[in-house]
Amino acid sequence: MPWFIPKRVSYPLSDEQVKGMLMRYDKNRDGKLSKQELRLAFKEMGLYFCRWKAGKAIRFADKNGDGYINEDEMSDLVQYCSRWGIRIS
Ligand SMILES: [Ca+2]
Ligand SMILES: [Ca+2]
Repeated sequence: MPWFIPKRVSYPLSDEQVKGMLMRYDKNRDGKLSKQELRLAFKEMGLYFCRWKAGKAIRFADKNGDGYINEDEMSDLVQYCSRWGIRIS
């Protein structure tokens, strides 16, 4: 990180960074995000209405309809989440 950026500044995350953050919440390590895991991720990212948003995001990104977000579906999920302005602070 360049020296002139203060540590606590918040800035939009790249898709890869969001993906990396989301996959940290894959608590049971099955390589997929369940609704519960996604909800926890959103909550810790400081989003409001995380239960509702997790449900919406999964319905949007879950292409094969198994109720989980796998590696292939992750990019759609990240795209969907980015509209909420996920940032780190
Ligand atoms: Ca999981
Ligand atoms: Ca799926």
